[in-house]
Amino acid sequence: MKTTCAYCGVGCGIRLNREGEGWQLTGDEQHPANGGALCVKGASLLESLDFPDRLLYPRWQGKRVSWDEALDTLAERLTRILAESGPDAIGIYLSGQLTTEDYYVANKLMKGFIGSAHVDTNSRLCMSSAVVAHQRAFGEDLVPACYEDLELADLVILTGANTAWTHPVLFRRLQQARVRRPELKLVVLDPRRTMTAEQGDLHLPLKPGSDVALWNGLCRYLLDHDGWDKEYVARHVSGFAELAAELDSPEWQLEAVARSCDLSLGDLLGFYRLFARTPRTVTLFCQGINQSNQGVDKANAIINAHLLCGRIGKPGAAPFSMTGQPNAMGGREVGGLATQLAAHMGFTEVECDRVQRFWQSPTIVRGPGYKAVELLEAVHRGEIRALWVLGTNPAVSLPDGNRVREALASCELLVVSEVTANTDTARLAHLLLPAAAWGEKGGTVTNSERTISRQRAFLPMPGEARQDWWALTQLARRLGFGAAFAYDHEHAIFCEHAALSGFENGGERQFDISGLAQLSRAEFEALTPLRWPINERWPQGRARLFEDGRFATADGRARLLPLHQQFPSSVALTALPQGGALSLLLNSGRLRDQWHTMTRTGHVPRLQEAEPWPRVRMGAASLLALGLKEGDLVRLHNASGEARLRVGLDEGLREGEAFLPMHWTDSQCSQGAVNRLLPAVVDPLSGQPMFKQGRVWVEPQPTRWQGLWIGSQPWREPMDWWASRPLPEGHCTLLASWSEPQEALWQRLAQAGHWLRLPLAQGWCAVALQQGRIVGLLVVGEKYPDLKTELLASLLGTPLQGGALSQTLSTALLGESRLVCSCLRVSEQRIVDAITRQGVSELAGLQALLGCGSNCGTCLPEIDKLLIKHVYIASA
Ligand SMILES: Nc1nc2c(c(=O)[nH]1)N[C@H]1C(S)=C(S)[C@@H](COP(=O)(O)OP(=O)(O)OC[C@H]3O[C@@H](n4cnc5c(=O)[nH]c(N)nc54)[C@H](O)[C@@H]3O)O[C@H]1N2
Ligand SMILES: Nc1nc2c(c(=O)[nH]1)N[C@H]1C(S)=C(S)[C@@H](COP(=O)(O)OP(=O)(O)OC[C@H]3O[C@@H](n4cnc5c(=O)[nH]c(N)nc54)[C@H](O)[C@@H]3O)O[C@H]1N2
Ligand code: SF4
Ligand SMILES: [Mo]
Repeated sequence: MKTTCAYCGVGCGIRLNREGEGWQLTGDEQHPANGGALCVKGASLLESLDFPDRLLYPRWQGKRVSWDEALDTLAERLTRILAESGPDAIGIYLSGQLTTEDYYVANKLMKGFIGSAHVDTNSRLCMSSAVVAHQRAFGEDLVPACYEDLELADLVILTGANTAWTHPVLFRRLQQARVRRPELKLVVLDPRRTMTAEQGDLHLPLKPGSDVALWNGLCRYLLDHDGWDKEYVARHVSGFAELAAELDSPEWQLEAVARSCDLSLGDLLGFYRLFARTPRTVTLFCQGINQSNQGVDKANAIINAHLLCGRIGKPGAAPFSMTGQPNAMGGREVGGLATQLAAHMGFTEVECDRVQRFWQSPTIVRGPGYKAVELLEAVHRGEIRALWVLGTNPAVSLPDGNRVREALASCELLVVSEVTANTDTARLAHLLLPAAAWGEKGGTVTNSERTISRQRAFLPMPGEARQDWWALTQLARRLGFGAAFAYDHEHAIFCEHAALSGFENGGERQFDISGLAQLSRAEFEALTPLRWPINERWPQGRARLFEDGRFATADGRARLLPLHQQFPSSVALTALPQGGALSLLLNSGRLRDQWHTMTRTGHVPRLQEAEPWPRVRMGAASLLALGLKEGDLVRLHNASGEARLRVGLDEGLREGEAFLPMHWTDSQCSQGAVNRLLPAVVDPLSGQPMFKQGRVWVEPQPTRWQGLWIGSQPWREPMDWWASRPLPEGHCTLLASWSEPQEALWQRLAQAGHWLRLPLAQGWCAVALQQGRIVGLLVVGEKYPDLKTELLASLLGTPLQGGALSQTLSTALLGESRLVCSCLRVSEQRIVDAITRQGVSELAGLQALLGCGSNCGTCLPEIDKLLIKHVYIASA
């Protein structure tokens, strides 16, 4: 059985084989995206399916109800709101993690039947800047290239992308191509020296937000040094005169650009020269470009440079926007964004009429609806009275988190379709609907390179969980639209979607998969991955677009755009330290082993080990200025909100900057959600939030004590600060208090249950007992104890024996080692031991002995660093 990974936009193929009662999961060697490779997240998908708090039944106001009751109530409430306030009082918020079929049904129901344009998706936070840039430059939202182009290129530029962590299998493909062809150079443009940047031939740590300047400077350089393709521009591109006029400004001369980007002249010139002389160039971009105050302009600035050199539509040459989620692209196809109608059509009269005729719908929306941030604002105002959220966790992932939480909490009718009941958004819902998860539902998804792949169910739907399209269809029937929503299987939905893409499409819309509209059910079940377009002209799909130099604009020419550099005010602002606080620029993004709001990965112990606790990273000078050591608690705050986390050193950060992962929520940490600190600044054209350039005050958070709980049950007593994670044997929680003295804590515990207190060299340990067995250990001191967690956890459930307990405690207090290779679970200590004690001095030896770095390879640079430190530096 074959399916597609549930996580990132690489869209890796997965093979499942029955093994006794269970399943064995491997990469699908025949899938064009991954050729059999998987990263640690994909490889641990089966483990992830054991969701804690799995939502199994519909719940209305917290009580279990039947689907019939749930849907009747929903239909009745919506009917009343429709009668009182009209369709614009209803909104729906979708996700790039739904299948294309879920997405299609939601879009059709809202835009053609309920008649509300307020359909948006979390892709607004993710891809919308790239979408608008594509529309501006190419006339349609089209990704020109395919993954193979990265391997065929002689220069790959990764900008605003930590691809080694976020699209690991694609990065691995690139690295393997570099081994085969050392002439393939990698340049990374990122303010942070990320794991991706570490592996580049050149890293330009540009000033945050300065991308337009950098690419305009490049275009200026190309014009001055005869580095552009005059013939291509003359035949296939418009807007040259306007661009050239803009580039005449002295702002775009090399020295001025180096100053704007805060880069050395030599580095910048080196990059420009390399670009100028390398026809086969691919520029891959992601959220450092899109999530910005001028994300659309940044993407167009990149596209400008490619158009100027005719580096598009050719093997190994293209600008390439990477999609984040497994089906971000599918959502763009169906019209999941409030700014599109359906199947790559907009809101002209002809298009609206065409879609309405195809759907045979009673109504059709005539213009765009609210974009995500606006949508939640409208909820806050009470203008949108009912909101249905499917497959996303906006309380955590939207900017201005406190305000979003307020909006959701005040919404008259909040419906949430979820896999787990315990997300920050789900906890606020009136109606919770149980969704089938990956592995239980089927359908199609489209990856970054336009490949449509099947997701297939191989597990039964547990409890009363159902596919999202099914829930939407059942509501549609209750609202009186049964005939248009008579689907019995995703196959019927897919074929209708495919037919719409080809409906009255005389070639003006490149998104055309009408070649799949007549698939039989059996053919749909057997569908193999194909890149769109798929139609009469391209029955087997198409690897590259624009090969003939024709674009989707009215005159067939791609557009160059004159662009201006606009720094966000947060970057321009330099505030002096105030009291003990420092003003830092706040960047946010992803960790290697976690997925978004951690609902899918937070409960898998092996995905926790590389970064077990919420940490904000800063440079060494900031730590010194604040008088902090790694692991101390800090408070971050600004006008939007506050957060308290441990602090970590990141030598890859530019001074004055901090990085906080987007993953932490109220489910893992009392005060760790980054979006409470990021205001809702959006790109004016795409509405995509600027998640990468916030500004915060940072100061030490003094504590009276800090502690670590390891228990069979989660920690439940109220506490000033906590952060929690699962262990294979139970739970592990960091605790801290600034208000309660240690002795008061002990008194509180001793009153509440059966505890034994043991003195330690630094602090004390409280042992929780139940019927003579250890059910928990709380180690308390002035600072967090560095403990071997696994060892202490091994005591859980054992009978109390004084000698064994104190011996285990003293060994555990010798400290824990960080996990370097998540796939094979190899810690730093084991690698260092192998090098220093067993004399292993090269990677191959470590791979043979420990296995580390032999699966997905993401940890290879870290292993290299350990080798350098312990073999070369130590022996020098
Ligand atoms: N492990 C993991 N992988 C994932 C995901 C996940 O949650 N976890 N999510 C998936 C999704 S939905 C997405 S959208 C992708 C995101 O994938 P990426 O975009 O690769 O990841 P991010 O960590 O969000 O940020 C990318 C980089 O942008 C840089 N940056 C910040 N400001 C600027 C700037 O002004 N200019 C430039 N040039 N760069 C800047 C940041 O320093 C950061 O290193 O990842 C996908 N893959
Ligand atoms: N500060 C900051 N914020 C960011 C970003 C950033 O870089 N920095 N990145 C932004 C980006 S690019 C993205 S994509 C978003 C992601 O943000 P979200 O979409 O909010 O994050 P997820 O955790 O993926 O939420 C998906 C939810 O859907 C549920 N789910 C999974 N499968 C299904 C299904 O089949 N049906 C239903 N109904 N539910 C399902 C999961 O349990 C989970 O709760 O975050 C954005 N927010
Ligand atoms: S690279 Fe992305 S699609 Fe591939 S296995 Fe990893 S998470 Fe899944
Ligand atoms: Mo994303």
